[in-house]
Formats: sequence, C-alpha cells, structure tokens
Amino acid sequence: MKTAYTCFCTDVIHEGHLNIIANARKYGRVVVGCLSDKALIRYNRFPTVSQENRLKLYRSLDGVDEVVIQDDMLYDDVITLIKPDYVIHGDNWKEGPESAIRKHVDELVSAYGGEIIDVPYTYSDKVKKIDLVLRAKLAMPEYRRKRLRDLIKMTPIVKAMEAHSGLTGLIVEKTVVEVDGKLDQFDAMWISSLCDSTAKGKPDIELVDMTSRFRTIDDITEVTTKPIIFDGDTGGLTEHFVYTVRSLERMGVSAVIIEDKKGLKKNSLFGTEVQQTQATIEEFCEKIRAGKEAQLTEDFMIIARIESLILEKGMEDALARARAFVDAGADGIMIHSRKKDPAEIIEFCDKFRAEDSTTPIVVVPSSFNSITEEELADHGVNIVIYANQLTRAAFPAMKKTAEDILKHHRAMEVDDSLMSIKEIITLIDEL
Ligand code: SPV
Ligand code: MG
Repeated sequence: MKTAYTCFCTDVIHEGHLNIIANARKYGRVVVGCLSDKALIRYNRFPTVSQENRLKLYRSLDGVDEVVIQDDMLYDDVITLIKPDYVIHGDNWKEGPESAIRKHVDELVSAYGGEIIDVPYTYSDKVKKIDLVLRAKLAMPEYRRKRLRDLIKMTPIVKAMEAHSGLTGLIVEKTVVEVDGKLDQFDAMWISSLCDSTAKGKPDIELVDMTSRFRTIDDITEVTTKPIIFDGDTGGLTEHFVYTVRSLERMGVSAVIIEDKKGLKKNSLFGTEVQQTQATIEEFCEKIRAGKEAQLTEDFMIIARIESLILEKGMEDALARARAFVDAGADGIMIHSRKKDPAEIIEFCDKFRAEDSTTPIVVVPSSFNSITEEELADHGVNIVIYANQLTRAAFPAMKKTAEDILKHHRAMEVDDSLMSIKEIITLIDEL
C-alpha cells in the first residue's frame, strides 16, 4: 500500500485540513506530521495548543493512520524515515517564502519517484474566522505574558526586535524571511526607552513618563500578538516601580528590564562620557525584591541589567552584581557593553554560566554587532535584543525624503524610493 504524508502545524482542525486528509486517503495510507514547537515558532505563529495536545488532536482524526513528529520545517528527516509516495499540501505553498520548502520537498521525493500533490487551498469565511480568533487569543494578556518564558525553553535564543509604535510592532510581528529554504521571524518585541523617547523627539533620560510609555505599549498590543520586553530604565523609585510591575503585568507584558543606575539616567551608549551613577548592590536588590513581591502572576519576569562594563567598573563587579541580583529574585540578567569587540560580553557570559547554568542571560549587541545569534547562544545567551535598528533605519530615509522634496519643490523625484499608496493601505489588517 502506498503512503501519503502531510504536515500539520495547526491548533484547530477546519474544513481545509479535513479536505487534505480526504485527498490523501485517495492515494493510500495517511501519515500526518505534527510540526514540533521548535520548528513551528520559526515557521508560523506561536501555537495556542501544546505539542502534546496537537499530537492527540491529529491522532483523533478519522482517516489518519499514523501521526509522527516533524522536528524541522524542512522535510529531510521525515522523508528519509517514511519515504512517502505522495506529499500532500495546500497549494498556497506554491507562493511566497514557503515555496522554497515546496521546492526542497520536490527534490527530495523526486529522487526516489515520489510526488507532490497540491490540493487547492480552502478559502472560506469560516477558515478566516478561525484564524482571526486564534490571533486574538494570542494577543490576550494572559496568553501573551507567559510566552517569553515558554520561548526561552523552546528555542536556543529568543530574538527580540525594537518596536515603538503600532506600525513598527506590525513589522516585528509580520516580517518573515526565507534563507536557505528555511523561514525565520522575530520572537518578541523590545520597547526601548531610547526609541520610544526618540519617536517623541525627547532625550532618553526617563523624561517620557510611564503613562506615555504605557500608551506606546497599548498601541503595539492592539495590533500584534508577540511577547513584549519593556525597557523600564532604572525602574524609578522603588515605591513607583511596584506600581509599574502591576501595570505591565495587567497589560500582558512578559518582562521588564531595569538597569542598576540611579539619579539622572542617560543612555548607556554614552558610557563614561556623561555623568551616570550606579546604584549600590543593596539599593538595587531592594528594588528587585519589592518588584518580585508586587508581582501577581508566575509569568512575569523582572530582569536585572548590569551597567558595570558600561561604567568601566570591571568584570568582577559585574559578576558580583549578577550573583546578588539573582539572589534577590531577578528572573534574568542583562549584561551590557558598548565595546565593538564582543570579548567582554563573552567573558561575562562564560564566567556567569560556569556558576549559574539556568538564569536567562540577555544581551543587546548594538555596538558588538559582529557576533551572531548562534555564537551568543553557544556562550549561554538566551535572549538577543536588536534595540534600535528600526528607528535608525527609518530616520535617515525620512530625512532624505524631506530634503529631496524641499530641493525639487515637488514629490515626483522621491516617488521611486517610496512604498506605494496601495501597499501602505494593505499593510494594515482589517478585522
Ligand atoms: C534602549 O534601547 O533604550 C536601551 C539599550 O536601553 S541601549 O540604548 O543600548 O542602552
Ligand atoms: Mg533604554
């Protein structure tokens, strides 16, 4: 008997999947692949149903003979194992980034005389509604908040990108690329104090107040589903920080990162060029403890950011602080550096990991930008934050457009470098 294989990555079975199974049955024994969490988060949106429950769901379907885990979005392993005569898929994978996966599957199965069967994709109001409901569920605070902790367990390194508005949030949410046949996307959003302040034309000195920062979070949460890491600056007064923790939790934010500075905070990338004061270990531990006590859910994370390398206080100071902050209850450590060479970050991570194998490490490679995600993960880093690149990309493009329109006394000359009006209006989803 021949074998027909199809890979599912869905949380809800709808008429489209039943149609795939019905088609597969015409060709032989039906084997369904359940795309693993690890692969799914790179390929599609975050699952609302656990891998174990997806397996159960697929196994319960009439017409399915066997369910296996597909651990990679490329089909190599599963095809070597099963050698299906047919691979069945909705024909939507002929377009866009997924077409690279289809091409690869075609090469794999053609090598032994197998075949791809493209089934017309089921477009219906019901299918569209299911998709919208799943997205809305992912955006709910109680689902969104816990996702950062889940991601840390699921993937070697969580990739967060800066967002400071609904539009930049949408870019982080929706950007998917195909490289070497695999799809990739960001996992989370970083609400940077630098970029949030810059977008408002203000300096990054805790001048933009929390009410305004929360407004930015609201703008972003309204149109996205990915988890949020909030740049909490110094956290302010401990008496204020406890309120901030409660508000962030309520909004569905997954983590706040606070830095061990006090008084007038300036951006870390100024380093020692400006006057900046580091809080004592005792002062900062007190703030962490108060925050952890105020926190109501298990999900939320308070991550302690260490400024010792920025302020040239040395590696030992950074490590002593890391130890103390973890003891005070910090759920993670962010170590920062403004050196171009990643050596001091690597040294910190290696030394910290030698004594603490579990506390998540966060880094922001704005200056030490040559190091790759894989290298960071090899040194024990769990979260990488691209903290300001969208703002730095947009600003020069807008400035040049403004200058060119002034020079030419009309807008025709800039038109070729602009997104079309049609594209901009279709960028935004309608309910
Ligand atoms: C931010 O993005 O606001 C940060 C990171 O705090 S840095 O600008 O490098 O200090
Ligand atoms: Mg900041």
